Amino acid sequence: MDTSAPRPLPRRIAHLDMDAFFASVELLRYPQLKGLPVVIGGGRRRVDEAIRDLPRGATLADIPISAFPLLKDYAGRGVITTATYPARQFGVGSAMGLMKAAKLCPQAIILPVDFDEYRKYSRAFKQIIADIAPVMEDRGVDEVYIDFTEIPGGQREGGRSLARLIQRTIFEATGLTCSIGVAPNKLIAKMASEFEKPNGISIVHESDLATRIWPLSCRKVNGIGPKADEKLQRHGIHTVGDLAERDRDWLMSSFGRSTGAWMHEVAWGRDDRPVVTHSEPVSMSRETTFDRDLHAIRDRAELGAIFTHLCEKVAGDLERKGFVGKTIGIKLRYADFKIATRDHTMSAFSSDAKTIRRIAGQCLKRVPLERPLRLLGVRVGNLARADADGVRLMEASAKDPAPEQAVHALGDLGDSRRHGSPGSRGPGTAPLFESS
Ligand code: DCP
Ligand code: MG
Repeated sequence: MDTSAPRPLPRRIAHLDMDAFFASVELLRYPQLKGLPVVIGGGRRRVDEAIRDLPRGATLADIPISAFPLLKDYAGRGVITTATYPARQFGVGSAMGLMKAAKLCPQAIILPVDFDEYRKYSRAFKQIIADIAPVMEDRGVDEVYIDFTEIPGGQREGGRSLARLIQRTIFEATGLTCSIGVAPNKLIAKMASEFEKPNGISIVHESDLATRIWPLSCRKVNGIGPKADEKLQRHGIHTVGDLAERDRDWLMSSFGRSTGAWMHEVAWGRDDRPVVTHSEPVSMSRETTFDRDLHAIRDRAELGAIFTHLCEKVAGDLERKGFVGKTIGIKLRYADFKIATRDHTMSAFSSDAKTIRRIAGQCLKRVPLERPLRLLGVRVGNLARADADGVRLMEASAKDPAPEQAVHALGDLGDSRRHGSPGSRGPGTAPLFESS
């Protein structure tokens, strides 16, 4: 009888990157510019003003191409964020100064940036992916890693059929195209997503290392920047294959122990970093609408019991999901439907029901309690993961950090998981409502 554990599936990791992202989002509202060289950057929006000269009922798509400003007429500084593929044929691209770009491609149309719009589409395409393949790591505004390994169908054709599904679903929902690389790990997937850009898919297997990865220049490796590349070049190392030929010890002595060792791993296509999902909650809360309106004094005992119960529920949610929080808040809805909220940020993290109850009780003292209440809620925000080795930072997305997630400091942690910090114990900590 075969008692051995089932053999694990081979890792299939996808890297998805949107094509000419900012420019492609702009082309959704100005489809008349499709196929033309367009760059995004520079000053404020002025193109839409052209719509005023059009008949009533005209849309942005009706603005004639001749009404768009051209790069050659652009006077001012600033850089290009991105360019459409037709503009790239002229050598124009991200981070290039507008003046230089104007020399290379004077006839390109220039559009100003609209970050709100790009963020909106960024959220939309990531939601589509997460619905299909939930093990997704957010890497900024236009790229993600996705772990295909355990997703049904994720192994088929090395990941191609799932990649195709994701690509098609994003296009149907948003009109945007993307490129996907699927490989044994993040390192190779990231390189592979560029192979067939735009609107392409490439599938790379371990056995493709020598033919598809080694010929690439070292700069294509995510983590080898211009400075490291320059130094590699000085040693005659131009391609990933050149790097693979060098001795690991030599790399370590030339580039430092950890960088050298890392370069060696990279050159041999090895990378076991996991895909880290960021579906981390920002807060957890519980609230309840009363069967009948309650009054803070007349119904003190009943309210107190409900309040304590809510705190215990939130504490239970935190425990179960492995979180601790620093900001405790309350929410009240009065009989007239007006809402009042208060919160307090402690100097330490906690998931302890009594601590939450105590701080929430203090918050409650800061709201008017004369009017009858119809709802009471308790919220714990500023969350961090409570790991076995203590509390660690909740990683925020590198390019697009959520403000609430970005503020935790490891220095704050201490013993606070079991006890509220001294700083959170102000005067008047007696609970407003008696604990039940
Ligand atoms: N971006 C920027 N400044 C840069 C590079 C990029 O503002 N120096 C912005 C504009 C891009 C977006 O980030 O649209 C995504 O960056 P990419 O490097 O993925 O570039 P694109 O998506 O524009 O093009 P590609 O099709 O090559 O991915
Ligand atoms: Mg992109």
